[in-house]
Amino acid sequence: MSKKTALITGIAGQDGSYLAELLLSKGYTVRGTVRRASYPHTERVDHLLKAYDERDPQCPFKLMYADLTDVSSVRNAIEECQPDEVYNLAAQSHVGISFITGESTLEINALGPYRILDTLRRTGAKTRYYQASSSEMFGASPPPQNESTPFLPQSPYGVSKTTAFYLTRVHRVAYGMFACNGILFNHESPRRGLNFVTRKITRGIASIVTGEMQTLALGNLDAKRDWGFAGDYMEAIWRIVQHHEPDDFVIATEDTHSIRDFLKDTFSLVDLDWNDFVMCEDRYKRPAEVPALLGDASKARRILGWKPKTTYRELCQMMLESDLRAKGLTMESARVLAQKLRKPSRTRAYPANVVPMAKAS
Ligand code: NAP
Ligand code: F7E
Repeated sequence: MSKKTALITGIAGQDGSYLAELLLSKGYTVRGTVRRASYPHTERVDHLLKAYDERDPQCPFKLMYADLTDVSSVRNAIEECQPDEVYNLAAQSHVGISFITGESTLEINALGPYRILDTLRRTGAKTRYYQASSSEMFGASPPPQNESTPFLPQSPYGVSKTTAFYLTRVHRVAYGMFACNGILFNHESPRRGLNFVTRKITRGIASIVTGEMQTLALGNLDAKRDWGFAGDYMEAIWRIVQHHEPDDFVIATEDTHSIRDFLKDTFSLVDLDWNDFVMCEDRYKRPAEVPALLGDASKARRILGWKPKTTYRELCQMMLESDLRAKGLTMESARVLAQKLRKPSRTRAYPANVVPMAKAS
């Protein structure tokens, strides 16, 4: 078993929670950063907090406060735990919101990694650094996208991640640091944030089935994404960091689907037609869109021996089942409830700013 210490920034996010579980299972001592919030958001790691006694100085799992906008907190975290590996997952990770909070998105996502890299460089320790880079950097570059595809970011988020990607590379090239990038395509799970489209849809279906919601409002349904399972992707990033030399890798399933496909494939699991429930609202559309993402992960397959285990259809099922379970339902009982909602043809009165999907597309 490993005696390594890993520091995970953004440990209470979707990826941080899966990565913490993976590293603990490999015998790591795991330290994770959370930032101060008016109410602590630790739901995704509460099971780990319960399993380990944080008061024990040797405890393999501990949280600490750090904010990527606060360099002293970044330094403290690194000095305190002296990590062998740093996984920088902390970010303002919502692309749509980055059009509104562009400045703080750049501050956190671009300057934040710089603060960590600079601190590691100054310590002179042989710490390995992982940067959570993103397929959003490819932006308008047509698919399939691999490590040689030009970056054409379409949002402040995409620009922030592209900056961090190059800062990571610069620290590798200029200072010989073990600094690597994983260019991860969209990855989802039952722990996905509620305002990302897949989770918004699966949670929406669960609320529609129970009668808590009548319609689901979305934006652009034409965009295509290469969606994988977050748990599988954490195995990939661990392998990137264990590789004998620092490098950059695309991590993807090599399969792509539109939002429309995701709607069809999840609503149909409870025998509903998504067209009866989904509305298109301009407020969920972005000023610029990334039209199509489809990764070519052949380098990761060849060099790291990594490939995803979970298929797109398994992911749809896993996410919907989990959101139904949270409401005390199984897929079977949801189908029974959904029967009452099935109407062959219905005419609804729509508010003026809302367009039914059939007309909007
Ligand atoms: P997530 O669920 O949004 O988690 C991000 C975490 O970062 C949250 O715990 C958040 O804390 C924390 N954070 C935000 N601002 C911070 C700050 N100023 N200082 C310290 N922590 C801060 O995102 P994720 O899906 O797990 O993604 C993990 C990383 O991979 C992110 O960098 C994301 O941009 C990148 N990425 C994600 C995907 C994907 O499809 N999921 C694909 C490619 C790359 P709060 O809860 O306090 O906000
Ligand atoms: O949007 C469209 C939206 O917000 C996917 C982040 O993890 O992956 C993620 O970014 C698509 C876009 O993810 C709604 O316009 C339609 O085309 O789920 P999303 P994203 O923007 O692809 C990348 C790789 C990251 O790095 C990011 O951190 O769905 N869409 N209607 C909608 N999206 C949202 N959120 N909400 C809607 O109502």
